[in-house]
Amino acid sequence: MTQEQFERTIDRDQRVEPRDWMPDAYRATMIRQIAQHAHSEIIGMQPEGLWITRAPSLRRRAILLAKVQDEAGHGLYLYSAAETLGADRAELTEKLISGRQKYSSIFNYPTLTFADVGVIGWLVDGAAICNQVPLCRSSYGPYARAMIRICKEESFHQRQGYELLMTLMRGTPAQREMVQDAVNRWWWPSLMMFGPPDADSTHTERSMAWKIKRHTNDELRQRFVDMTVPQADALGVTLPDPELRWNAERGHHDFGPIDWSELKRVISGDGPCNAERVAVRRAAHEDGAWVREAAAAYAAKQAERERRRDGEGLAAV
Ligand code: BYC
Repeated sequence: MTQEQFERTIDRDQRVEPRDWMPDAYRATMIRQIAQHAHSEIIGMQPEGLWITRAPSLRRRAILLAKVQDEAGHGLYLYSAAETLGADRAELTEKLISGRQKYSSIFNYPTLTFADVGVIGWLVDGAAICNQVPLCRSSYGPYARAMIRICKEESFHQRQGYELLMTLMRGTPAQREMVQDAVNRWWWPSLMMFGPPDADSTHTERSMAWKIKRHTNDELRQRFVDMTVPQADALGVTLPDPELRWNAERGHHDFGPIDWSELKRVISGDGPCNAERVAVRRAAHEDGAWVREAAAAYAAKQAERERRRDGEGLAAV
């Protein structure tokens, strides 16, 4: 495949596959986005994972356990997709735990009560769905295909969060307050998940031209707000934005200004839980060294056995 064929593939809305020729910058952009996405799924296990042992019932614990395991699975598909581009998985992990590669800002906030588990499902997974459904049509084949399964699972995650919140809202005044408090803390960080405003987004223009991204950060953020407002009404919670209102002329909800300095701070490593999240991931990686060594020793032994078997086979011919 040549540059011309690559461009034709993009123009015709076909998929670029691992063995196809692609511009170096396309490959680098894909590795960057997929690796950040994979890291987000893996780091994203922590805020909710902390509640597995403290879930209020066996049913809630089983659901949460399954959800957190799904996130691990998403991370694995995504690391595999990055490997199809020539990235080395061990190197990506090294970059994450040394702070050289990013993961989503949203996972640097603490989960203070069990209502946070519901709100993460509703808002964070809701935002993830808004962002990721269009990525099912992303131009890089392995990424687009991984995203189809991920979105199906995210959709279950979002519903379990909403169902948890509906249950709490039917409970005591203290439970309703707990939900409102969690919504107050997660609303603005959820809007920041979509990335900087279009005017400050370094990669959007090129990623749109290559059909990696199908919508800009601001378009998806608006779509999320429009989708979430009626859900908040149905739930009976107030979104913490006095400027949030329907604008009939635009056919969208207007919303108040986002504190972009907070996003910058969190992305640059200075959010409430950045240090803790990376330290936990680094410790898990170090604790798992013996598993990797054992797996490598086993693979070497198998390869040696096969080599010998092939040698014996050749000798018999
Ligand atoms: N947090 O030019 P821009 C999940 C960075 S997993 C941190 O707009 P782009 C879930 C950006 O990387 C959720 N960094 O970038 C898991 C860039 O920096 P670099 C993760 C951010 O790539 C478990 C710079 O800011 N989802 O849902 O065109 C449990 C300029 O930005 C953020 C994905 O990863 C941020 N929020 O657009 C529950 C989806 N925003 O790389 C749920 C795939 C921006 O130049 N990714 N940055 O150093 C994407 O769709 C895009 O990468 C983004 C950013 C929309 C996030």
